[in-house]
Amino acid sequence: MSREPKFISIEGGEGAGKSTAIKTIQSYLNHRGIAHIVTREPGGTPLAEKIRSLLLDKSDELLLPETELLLFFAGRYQHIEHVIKPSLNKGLWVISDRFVDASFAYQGAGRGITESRIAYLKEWLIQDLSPDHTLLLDAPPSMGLDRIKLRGELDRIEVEKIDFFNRVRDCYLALAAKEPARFHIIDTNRALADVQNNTTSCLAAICGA
Ligand code: Z5A
Repeated sequence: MSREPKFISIEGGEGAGKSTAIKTIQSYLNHRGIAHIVTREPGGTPLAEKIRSLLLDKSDELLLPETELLLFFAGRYQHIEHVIKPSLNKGLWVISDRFVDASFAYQGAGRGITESRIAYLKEWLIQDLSPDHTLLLDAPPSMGLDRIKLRGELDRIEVEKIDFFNRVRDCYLALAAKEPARFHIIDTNRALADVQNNTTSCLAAICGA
């Protein structure tokens, strides 16, 4: 089994099942005795969690797409330097609920900011740090939104229209097609037990077990 610390990001649309998959991943890694941390974006450090609130809480002042993008990257830089890199350097696997692909999907395809502007920030702030693997939890946006509506009030981004989430999904699938070795698509429009089995098989392949 490979024990090189790995950086794994979990991506997907609203209610696609990221939190659910992360529980399965944690239980698999614990079972294998693989030391790891679970973290998230936006968030992951105390300051980045404050930025998360700015991003997700509804406010009377319109948050402009450019401001939104810069806030995501501001939190991400804190997260990378204070959590992701130090953890990998200590030999811990890092499981992150979202990373930079989300900026291309949401602020790029969703909000319409050009790919080159996001790529510029990526090049400046992230350089060659890339997830070794990305699990893309994929489901039709209408289904994910129905699932999260059962949970309660929607946040500032969740209230977007369905077209927005369709563009986000298409972008994720396009990113996955460009980097098939990094992306592992998990269809979450299935019974929970099937999704859990597929997630575990994917992890087993990543671990080389
Ligand atoms: N965002 C961005 O715009 N740009 C960026 O760069 C980054 C993020 C990093 C916060 O993300 C927001 O930030 C997000 C993208 C944006 N937009 N919004 N809105 P987040 O990750 O914190 O929140 P989220 O995307 O909205 O995730 P979520 O709502 O927590 O959903 P989830 O984790 O993918 O799903 P879940 O909690 O695992 O499952 C949802 C429900 O469905 C739950 O009740 C489960 O029990 C149920 N479920 C899950 N799987 C199944 C199956 N297979 N069958 C039946 N029911 C299921």
